[in-house]
Amino acid sequence: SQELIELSEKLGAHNYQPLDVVLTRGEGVWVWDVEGRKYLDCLSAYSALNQGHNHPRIVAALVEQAQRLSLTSRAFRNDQLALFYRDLVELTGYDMVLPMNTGAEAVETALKVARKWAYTVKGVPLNQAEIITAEGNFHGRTITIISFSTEPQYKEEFGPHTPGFVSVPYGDAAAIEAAITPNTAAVLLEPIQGEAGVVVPPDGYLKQVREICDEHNVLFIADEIQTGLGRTGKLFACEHEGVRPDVMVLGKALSGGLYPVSVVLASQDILGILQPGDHGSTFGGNPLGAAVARAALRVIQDENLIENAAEMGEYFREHLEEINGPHIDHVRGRGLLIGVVLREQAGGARRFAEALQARGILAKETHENVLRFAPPLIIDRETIDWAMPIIRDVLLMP
Ligand code: IF1
Repeated sequence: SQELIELSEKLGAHNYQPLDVVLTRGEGVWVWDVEGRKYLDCLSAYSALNQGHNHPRIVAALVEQAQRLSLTSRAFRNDQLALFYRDLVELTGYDMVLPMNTGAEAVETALKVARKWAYTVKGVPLNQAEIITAEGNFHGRTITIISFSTEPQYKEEFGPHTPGFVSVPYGDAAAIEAAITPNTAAVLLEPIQGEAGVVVPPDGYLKQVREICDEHNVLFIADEIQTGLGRTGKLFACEHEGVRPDVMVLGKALSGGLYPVSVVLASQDILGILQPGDHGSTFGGNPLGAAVARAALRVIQDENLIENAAEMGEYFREHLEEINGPHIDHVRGRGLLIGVVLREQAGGARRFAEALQARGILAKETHENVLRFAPPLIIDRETIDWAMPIIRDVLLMP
């Protein structure tokens, strides 16, 4: 590990400060480092591994397709993409799909579609479209997306910034209504803010946003890249309030962590406005990613990962809430997206993540004082029972 850490520190840009654990193998909820130590993965690559590490069915789909056809570009058609579209439409009920690769690319795509919809359908004057976003948001790292970040480090030294975005407090539907003008194209929200520290909005918030968007002819774009595909105990987090966004963005677990696959989902009225040449991507919609994503979606359904996430999330959270130590302010989240909010005097969440690592559990601090627990959705009671005494010990340490 030390050798590889030193090499990485020397040659790699320091845009991360990872825990000093060097992983070499994963299986299900477990990962092993190069010295053979075993860890419970409670981050799931930020929810890209809902199906667990290297799920055999998804690996098999990857290998099989890779030996046949990996990439055609969209200049030609391939035999996987239409089937991927059909699986997604049947699963989600949206009319149309636009396939991309990373989450940020899909968010950018949704923003472009919302702007073109504003100009060609809503009648907003060209280059005047506004999109409302929430403080504390995280939607990716491109210049346009960080232009509406409220995290100084993500934004400040990367200007000049893309105009046309209006920031409002998260969880306050009235603030959204107040920010709407005749030029408002869309509202972009995470149904639960992940990076902000697993921030669950007040009950009814998403429903109010839905109603406000309907009333003002504004598109509701939900970024379910981290919260979607079972993570919160529903297929989509918006379902906790029975809300259906006009545009939904997916990524991460859409491929089970085996390949970057993201999509924008919407109705024909919205995605149908794009004409050939409007948008594209070299790898977007490639047959390898499509085959992998189809298998990843099958696993979520065939292994009842949504129900398991709801059940295990409840079980995990109950046990976490029983730990009442001086450092814990409260526990929050939905399903298996859980944040343990530490008090100021706890000295920050990083040292607890490091202590957990020493005891065989990999969790990540998000922002200063939240410890995030988001294991793969395949986790079982027995594993949670194994982890709980360790987590309790660590959270009760001085
Ligand atoms: C990093 C955060 C999590 C996301 C949501 C879009 C994207 C992400 C809701 C962009 C990506 C990742 C990115 C990674 C760390 C991680 C992260 F802490 F940065 F914010 F998960 F909370 N929408 N989140 O969570 O997707 O382009 O990365 O595929 O940038 O450090 P991507």
